Amino acid sequence: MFAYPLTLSVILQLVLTASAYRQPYAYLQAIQSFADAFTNPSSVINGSIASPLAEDVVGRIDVTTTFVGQELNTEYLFGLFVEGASETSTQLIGSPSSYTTQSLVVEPPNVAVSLVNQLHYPTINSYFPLQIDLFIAFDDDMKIISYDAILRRWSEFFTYLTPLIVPQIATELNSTSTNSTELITMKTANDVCEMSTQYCTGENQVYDSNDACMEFMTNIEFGNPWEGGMDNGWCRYIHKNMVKYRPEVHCPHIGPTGGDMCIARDYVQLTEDMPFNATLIAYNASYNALDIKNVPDHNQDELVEIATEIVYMTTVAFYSVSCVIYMLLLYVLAKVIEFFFYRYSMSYRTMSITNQRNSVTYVMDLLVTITALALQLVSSPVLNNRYTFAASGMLKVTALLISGLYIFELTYRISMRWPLMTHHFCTIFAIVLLLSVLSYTRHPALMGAGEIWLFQATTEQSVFVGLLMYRLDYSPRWTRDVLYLAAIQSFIFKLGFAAYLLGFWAQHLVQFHSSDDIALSVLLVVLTVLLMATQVYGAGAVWGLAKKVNRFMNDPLPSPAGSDKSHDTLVFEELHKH
Ligand SMILES: *[C@@H]1O[C@H](CO)[C@@H](O)[C@H](O)[C@H]1NC(C)=O
Ligand SMILES: *[C@@H]1O[C@H](CO)[C@@H](O)[C@H](O)[C@H]1NC(C)=O
Ligand SMILES: *[C@@H]1O[C@H](CO)[C@@H](O)[C@H](O)[C@H]1NC(C)=O
Ligand SMILES: *[C@@H]1O[C@H](CO)[C@@H](O)[C@H](O)[C@H]1NC(C)=O
Ligand SMILES: CC(=O)N[C@H]1CO[C@H](CO)[C@@H](O)[C@@H]1O
Repeated sequence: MFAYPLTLSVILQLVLTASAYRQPYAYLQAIQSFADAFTNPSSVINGSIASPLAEDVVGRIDVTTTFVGQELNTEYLFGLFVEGASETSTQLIGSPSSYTTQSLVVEPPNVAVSLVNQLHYPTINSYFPLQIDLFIAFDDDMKIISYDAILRRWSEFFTYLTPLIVPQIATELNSTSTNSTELITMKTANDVCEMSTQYCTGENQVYDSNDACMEFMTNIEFGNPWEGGMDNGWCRYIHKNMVKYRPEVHCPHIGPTGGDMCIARDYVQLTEDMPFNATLIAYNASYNALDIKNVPDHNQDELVEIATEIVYMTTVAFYSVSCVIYMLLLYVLAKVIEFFFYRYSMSYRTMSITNQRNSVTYVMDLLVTITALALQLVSSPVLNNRYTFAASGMLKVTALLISGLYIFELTYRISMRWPLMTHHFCTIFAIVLLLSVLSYTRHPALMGAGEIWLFQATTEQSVFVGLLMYRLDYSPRWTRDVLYLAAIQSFIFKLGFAAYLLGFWAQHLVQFHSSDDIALSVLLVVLTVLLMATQVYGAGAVWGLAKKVNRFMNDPLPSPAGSDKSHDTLVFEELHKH
């Protein structure tokens, strides 16, 4: 029987992990890790943090070009900056040092993000901001599978930067020139040829000599800032930092031919080309193109609408698998308890079907409320504003456990007195109310209110134990004591939690006190009062039952809960609880 909460949680887990995409929050974290790695690239290069890029990533940077595969992308996204930072001379490309997120949209598995990076230029002791806009697609392992990056205002950045760095560059080059074009060309030639002479040797040699390199590099145009992927000095300058990693791949890029990187490019082709393996369009009718082969366009649009629907707690056309499975489990649980009672309890076999069903529900109440109470206790930090994803989930599960149990009870029991029915209706209504308001207002304190309210339903196990003992003819003395105790305990707890709820509402739900949002407050107070009334009645009934057992005990004639059962039954009808 204790396997039951376990089964439920296993099934819930299966349902949860079966979903293809992660929660949006996982993408926020992945973006943060990526941005952190970008501002601390050496940790990716030396392998101390795993690359955020997938094996077959395809990346494109508007001012340069498209890069295919993890190794190449790692070199350009991280290696370029590690090498730049290790140089002692002024670099045209600064080192990312910190970032702020300016815009962010998550639509799993895609993210659009705009980061403002502070690029460090240590030789002039300055930081300049550069905004980078990225469209990113993640794969199932939360690795970047496609990214399309735009260096916003790069031309403007470069134009702004140039006059600030050229004086320092002139000093480093021992040049007396003040002509920026000349100085930048000199600088580019100097740095590229240094790398080429040092690393592009043997089979990888691309220039006849350092002089030949300088000759070529000082005569080729530097190019415009946005031409980082074209046949010019700027493109070769960008690629110089990678030469050290894989000379065989990168030397051609800085050589006279430009390899497959620094070449003439066609604007129209560049603009129309879509080099990515994974789509960057988040809204899609299906994960698999084959599945939608025969679906007309219009219906594909409808499928997108279905796939992107946000499910609220009040959405009607929504099938809650966990809820349905839970209702089935309640049914199975009832059958299992019936089986064991029938097998092992003489009293059960001889009692009326009404009382049999009542007894079964006491056991179910006991099991479910213990589970619910445990979940609530674990999530109790929400009462102190310590909200967590897990706590919110546990509270919703608790609400489901209790609501489902009550509905099952309403249908399973042969008859129910109105106080108990009122109690169940009010409790379910309160849960529905709080969850609906929570889903529309996202006021987190509603979680706390729900937690306190649910305690009223999950701290009356002693009552179920007492009633069960009574019903199953357990020792009269013990039965009486447990019933007395249950009456007092449940009364105190319910009163306590009702007072706590009102206090909590007064303190934390101020926004619902005003005339606009007053509905919740009115309903909350009405429901609390109604529930209190049924609960006072319930505690009174349990107390009365205890007194009755006491009377039987002191009166030798009719034996305690045995012979006078049909009479007890009437009393019990009122009793069940509350
Ligand atoms: C890798 O680089 C990071 C950041 O610079 C550094 O903190 C870490 O110690 C390095 N790890 C190794 C193994 O070199
Ligand atoms: C500039 O001059 C200094 C010393 O005069 C020398 O060490 C350095 O190598 C020169 N730099 C270049 C790029 O010629
Ligand atoms: C700077 O040098 C370039 C190339 O040598 C030349 O075309 C340009 O006119 C010069 N600019 C100024 C302001 O002297
Ligand atoms: C939808 O997904 C399929 C399969 O991944 C892909 O082939 C197709 O291009 C996507 N559609 C859009 C509009 O991105
Ligand atoms: C796995 C896969 O489809 N990889 C392809 C990704 O895109 C690049 C370039 O567009 C191809 O070269 C890969 O084969």
